[in-house]
Amino acid sequence: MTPDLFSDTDTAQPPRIEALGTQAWVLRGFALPWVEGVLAPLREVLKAAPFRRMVTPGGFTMSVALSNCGALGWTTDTHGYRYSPLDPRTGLPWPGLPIVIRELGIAAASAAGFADFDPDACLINRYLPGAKMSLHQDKNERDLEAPVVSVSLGLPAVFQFGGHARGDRPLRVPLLHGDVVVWGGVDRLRYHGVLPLAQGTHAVMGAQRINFTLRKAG
Ligand code: MD6
Ligand code: FE
Repeated sequence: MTPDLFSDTDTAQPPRIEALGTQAWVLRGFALPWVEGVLAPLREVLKAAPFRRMVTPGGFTMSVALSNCGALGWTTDTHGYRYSPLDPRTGLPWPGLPIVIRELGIAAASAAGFADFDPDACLINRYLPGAKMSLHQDKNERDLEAPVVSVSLGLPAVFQFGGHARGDRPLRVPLLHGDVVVWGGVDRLRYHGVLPLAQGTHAVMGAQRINFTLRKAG
């Protein structure tokens, strides 16, 4: 399943790694060699568990639509945020985590210095133009030092990466198709979000941004 990184010697790029923090990294273009292999299984997952917009505990419908694969899926409703083994829409287990997506996650975590990443949850987010993700911390996982691997596909977005307090001024990080953000350890609880997606059409993904995040949730 390891992609053929060096088949196209005219266009192969050296790794571009940017630090966002002590244990937070952007791996530019890391997912590009995996995209072809990832899209078909992703489509299968979304056939079984289509994107849907969920309601936050505060009663707002999220602008981002989501789905999940893996043993655990992140959900929200008026009762709160949590991980569940079942899709609330069907009462059935979430689709399994495709092997190629798992392998991409493990490879990215390893490239960012996190050995032995063992993801059991993959949250898939779909942004249409105008959709955004307000500043938040990810803290529904059991181990709050294990890394999160976040893969961006499709339209570009501006990712906000802040500090440990909501009021800390966030960095603005452009994320493009194929970029992967990995963070954990001391940076795991930093506030982050996504600014409203600009209009556009991506050659491979169309008029949307898909982001999937792999985690060890349970
Ligand atoms: C997004 N990402 O990029 C939203 N959370 O669409 C997240 O909320 C996120 O990218 C934790 C770790 C990585 C992330
Ligand atoms: Fe998050």
